[in-house]
Amino acid sequence: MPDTVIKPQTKAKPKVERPKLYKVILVNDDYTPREFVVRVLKAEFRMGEEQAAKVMLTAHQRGVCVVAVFTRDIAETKATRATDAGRAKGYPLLFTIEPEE
Ligand code: TYC
Repeated sequence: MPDTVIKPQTKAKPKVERPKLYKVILVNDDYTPREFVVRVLKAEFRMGEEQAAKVMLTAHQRGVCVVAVFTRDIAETKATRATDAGRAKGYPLLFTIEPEE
């Protein structure tokens, strides 16, 4: 054999991918009662009264507020459940999700 090809000994680089995270966003509207928004935030996102009231007020004043960050499945499930809780009462309450940068 004339030439022996020597394979470079490269070190295996374990690739640990971090799951992409998604923000759950609360969207303001003119109809859903403030107390109801707070109740949904407490029930679905396990927030205390004070933090829930703060998030509700921020959405009320600025149009939107980031509620929390989760992996995609959990963000989708929670946004859907929270939106459905409003729909069940006839409110246009909306939670959306958005990928984190
Ligand atoms: N703007 C609503 C009101 O004045 C309250 C509200 C706050 C609704 C935040 C939705 O995401 C929301 N009754």
